[in-house]
Amino acid sequence: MGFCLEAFSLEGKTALVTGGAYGIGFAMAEALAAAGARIAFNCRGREHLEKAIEDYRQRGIEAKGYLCDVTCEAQVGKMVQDIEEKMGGIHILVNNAGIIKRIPMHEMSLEDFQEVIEINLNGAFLMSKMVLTGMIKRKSGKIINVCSMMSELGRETVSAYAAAKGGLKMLTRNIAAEYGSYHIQCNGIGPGYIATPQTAPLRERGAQGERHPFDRFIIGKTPAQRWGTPEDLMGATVFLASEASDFVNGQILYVDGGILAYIGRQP
Ligand code: NAP
Ligand code: GCO
Repeated sequence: MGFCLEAFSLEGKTALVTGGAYGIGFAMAEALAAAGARIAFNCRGREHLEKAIEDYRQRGIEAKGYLCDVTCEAQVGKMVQDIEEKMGGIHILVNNAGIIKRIPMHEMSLEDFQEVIEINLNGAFLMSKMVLTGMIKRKSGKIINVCSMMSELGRETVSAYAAAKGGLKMLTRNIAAEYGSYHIQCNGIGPGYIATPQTAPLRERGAQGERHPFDRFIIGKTPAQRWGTPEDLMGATVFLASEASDFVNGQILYVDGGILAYIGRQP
């Protein structure tokens, strides 16, 4: 039968990228559009939404934007129903929406812990649950969960985030296990340290322009000796959204410049 690049085509598919207003989600959506997919995305901020629609348009992408908080079952249900009705169904779901709170665990409030779990883990559950109904009917679908280095590693001040992303890794595997027989694949992408608004505090320069200590630390921990960019995630996104990965299920594809393979450069 042989292999052809058509296996990576997303022509005729609709992709929903949660949190696709900027950062990693925006780049993932751009890649999916470049492969031929129609794009829908959501976020909570009206300003973020309106700017993103314009940013997509400037790249030749007519993305459909929704004000929808992934933790709100009613908003998620309404958005999913609208896309199913107006965009021919949701063939690809990217659970990208997420937040982080960097607080020492013994000082973290239960509310702060719960908010991170709610958005990063419960949000992915709600979105996947609602989208799976259409995928089961069509006996086809792709779910991509945006995991993290913290799906595998811990570090100071990110206990809630690590618990959420560790849970998201296992949710990915369980969706793969439970729905693989419907020809639905669920995989994760585990970005390394990526330069986005979420990590901006970790890269802030000092008064003399000197690098943030964490910035220097990450460069020393990364064989590629640089932070990743959202664009570094584009290829993996199209691969896991396309027929090229139809026999890949329950895997977390780490796009981390080699961090997880490396003890770190001797100081
Ligand atoms: P970001 O720049 O903070 O963007 C997060 C996006 O999610 C924004 O569009 C935000 O828009 C949206 N969002 C947040 N909470 C939401 C909610 N409850 N409902 C709907 N949308 C919501 O983050 P990022 O760096 O691009 O990260 C994106 C994903 O990658 C996250 O899951 C993050 O954990 C993960 N990740 C990031 C890195 C990294 O180094 N940057 C590495 C590994 C994994 P609104 O605020 O308007 O809702
Ligand atoms: C942090 C960072 C990380 C990244 C990412 C790494 O404070 O350690 O924000 O959590 O966001 O998840 O893969």
